[in-house]
Amino acid sequence: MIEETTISKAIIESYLKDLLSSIESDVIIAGAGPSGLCAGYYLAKNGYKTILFERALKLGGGMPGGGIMFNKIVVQDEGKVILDEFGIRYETYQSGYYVADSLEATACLTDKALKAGLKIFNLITIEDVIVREQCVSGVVINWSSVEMAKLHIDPISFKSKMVIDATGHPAEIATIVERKSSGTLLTPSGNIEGEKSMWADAAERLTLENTKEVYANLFVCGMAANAVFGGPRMGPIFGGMLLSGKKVAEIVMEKLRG
Ligand code: 48H
Repeated sequence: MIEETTISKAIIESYLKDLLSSIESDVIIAGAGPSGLCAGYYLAKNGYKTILFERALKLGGGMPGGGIMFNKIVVQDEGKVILDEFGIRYETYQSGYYVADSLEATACLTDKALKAGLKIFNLITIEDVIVREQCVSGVVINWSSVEMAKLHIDPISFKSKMVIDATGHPAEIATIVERKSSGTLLTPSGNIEGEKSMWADAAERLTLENTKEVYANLFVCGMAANAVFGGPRMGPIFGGMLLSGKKVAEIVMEKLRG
């Protein structure tokens, strides 16, 4: 006979065990879009304890929506290596342009990242950071439902050695740091430069250049990198997002190794 309260206890105990063991980690990632999932995969695969908080119910950020809800994404030559790594199938549209199913891409990224050991908590919003001696050293979280209902309920905190802002266009974590300590970001102006208009070719290159540390122990990747360092947008081409996730993992690991 199936007992309802046993189902409840299994869920509560298992979730709380995961949450408690995530209180301190090597890296916290904000956002489960393509760049955040990719970063989480490479960090976890290399043995770093990595936790990802995602505001939404679903994973993948802007990826499953493809271009204007046509659930396809385009990847260029440089990005193909990541599609292969994750087992994402693609067709050649014409030389240099490869088309993949955006749902398969999201599912493969998620599957591989989870199985590599990335711990993902969805429905949780990062609303602040912990800063000690001008270094980011963790995040402050709350249920996304609390944020949506605009309830006044205090958050809780998680510590990590490094934090990655993979929140896409709004660059939410860097924006929080800018708001609370204006002029101190590692950008030319000391503040967020702001995303520029569509220019796919330049944007794909600049996304990688802009993937870096933006404040001590806070790194940006994906669209957040372009928003913070003033790069353009690129539309539904995703090679830059995936390569940026890989690059941020590499530079974070380099810093963790000292
Ligand atoms: C927890 C949060 C918070 C928060 C946001 O937008 P994303 O898909 O991000 P990227 O950079 O990996 O990919 C960008 C790509 O999807 C895109 O938009 C492109 C290529 N646009 C080109 C163009 O021209 O428009 O994912 C970010 C994720 C989302 O799932 C958010 O829900 C989540 O981050 N998020 N999670 N705490 N404070 N803020």
